[in-house]
Amino acid sequence: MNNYYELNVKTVVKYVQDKLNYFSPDGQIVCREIGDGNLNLVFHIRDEINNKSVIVKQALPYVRAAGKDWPLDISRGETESKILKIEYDLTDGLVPKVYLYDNDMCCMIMEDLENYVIMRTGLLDVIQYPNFAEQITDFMVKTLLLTSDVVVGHKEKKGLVKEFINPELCEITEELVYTEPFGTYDRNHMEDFLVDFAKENLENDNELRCEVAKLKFDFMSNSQALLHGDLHTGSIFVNQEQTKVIDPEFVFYGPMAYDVGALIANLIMNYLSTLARVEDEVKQEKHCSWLFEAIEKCVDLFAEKFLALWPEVVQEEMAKVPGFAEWYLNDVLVNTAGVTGCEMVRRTVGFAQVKDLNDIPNDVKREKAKKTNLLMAKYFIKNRKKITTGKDYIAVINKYI
Ligand code: SR1
Ligand code: MG
Repeated sequence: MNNYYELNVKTVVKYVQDKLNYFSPDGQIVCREIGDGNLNLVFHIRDEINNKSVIVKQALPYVRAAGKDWPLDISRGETESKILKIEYDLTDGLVPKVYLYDNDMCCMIMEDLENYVIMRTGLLDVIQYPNFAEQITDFMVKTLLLTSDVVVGHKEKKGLVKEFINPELCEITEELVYTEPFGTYDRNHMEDFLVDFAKENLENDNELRCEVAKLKFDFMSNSQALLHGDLHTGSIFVNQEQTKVIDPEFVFYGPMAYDVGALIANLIMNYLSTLARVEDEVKQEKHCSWLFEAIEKCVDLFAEKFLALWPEVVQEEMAKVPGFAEWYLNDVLVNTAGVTGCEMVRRTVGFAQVKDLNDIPNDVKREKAKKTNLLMAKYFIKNRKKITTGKDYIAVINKYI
C-alpha cells in the first residue's frame, strides 16, 4: 500500500489514462467527484467529444462521513471488486462491469451507468420505475439462493465464507444497525422532538431490545448466503428500463433477510417521505400507489421466484425433502420483517440517516413522519412472525399512517 495516495479531480484523469488508456488524445475530459456515500471517493470522468465515460471508486483509509478519527481498512475495495464480478455473472449483468482493480491505490475503474440515477434521488424526485421490483427480486433471489448451502457444495461454501469474511464492515453494521440506535451512544443523533420519544420507545423497551438482540445474533452467526450487505436505495441505480446494484462493500456470508429487509425499509421510508413532502395530491397518490405495489412485489416476487428456482438448482440432499424449502423461506421472510424494522430505526436516530426523512421541510410533518417510522419499525420487529407477505407489510403501513 506504499504507493497509495488519495485521488482528486485533477490526478484521477491521468491515473485512468495510465492504467487503461481509455480516452483518446483528442477528447475533452470532464471530471467530477460525485461520491455522496459515507465511505469512498467516487469520480465520474467523461470525454464529451467521444461520448466515453468511466467511474472511479477509491476506498479511503477512514470513514468519509466521520473524518480521519474513524479509520477503516482500505483493502475493502478488493473484496468489492471480487463480489461485483460474482454478482455480474450470477445475475446476467444487474451490477456494473468492473474494468480494473488496482491493489496499490485501492481503487476500481468501472462501467459508468450514464443513463441511470441513484434510486433514492429518483424516488425523492417522485419518479416511479416500472421494472424495478421484477429486476431487484431477480438480483436478490439469484445472489442469495445460488450462493447458499442449498446449491454450493459444503466445502466450497465454507471456503467462500472464509474468503468473504469482512469483520470491519460487519462491525459497522453490528454497531450502527443492531446496537446503538437502541440505546444512548455518541454516534446517535436526533432532533430534539425525538430525544424523549426514542428513550421511551427504544431504549426503555426491553422486550424490543431483546428481539433486536436475537436479530443481531442472527446477523453475526448465520452464514447463510453471500449478501450485498447494504442494499438500500442509495446502493441501486435505476432508469425506466433497467436496475443496477452498486456498492457491495459490506459483502459477507450472512442472513438473506438482511438484504431483503434493508430494501423494504427504504421503500417504506420513501412512502412516509412522499406523504409528508409531496403536496400535489395527484402526484402523491400516484407515487404512493406505486410504492405500495413495489413493496408488495418485492416481498411476494422474492418468495415466488425463490421457491420456483429452488427445485431447479438444489444440490444438498436434505434440502430436497418436501416442505424444507417452504420452511427455509418462511424463516428468511420472518427475519426480513425484523431487519426492516431495525433499518427503519437506525435511519431515524442512528449515525447514518436518510434524506427521505431528514429532508421533509415542514417541521410538523417531519416530526410526524419520524415518529410514525419508529412506531411502525417496532411493530415490524416485535410482530415479525406474522409478517411474511406483501399484503402483511401494506397492512402494517396502513395501520400506522
Ligand atoms: C460508517 S458507514 C455508515 C453507513 O453507510 C453505509 O452505506 C452503511 O449503510 C453504513 O451503515
Ligand atoms: Mg454504500
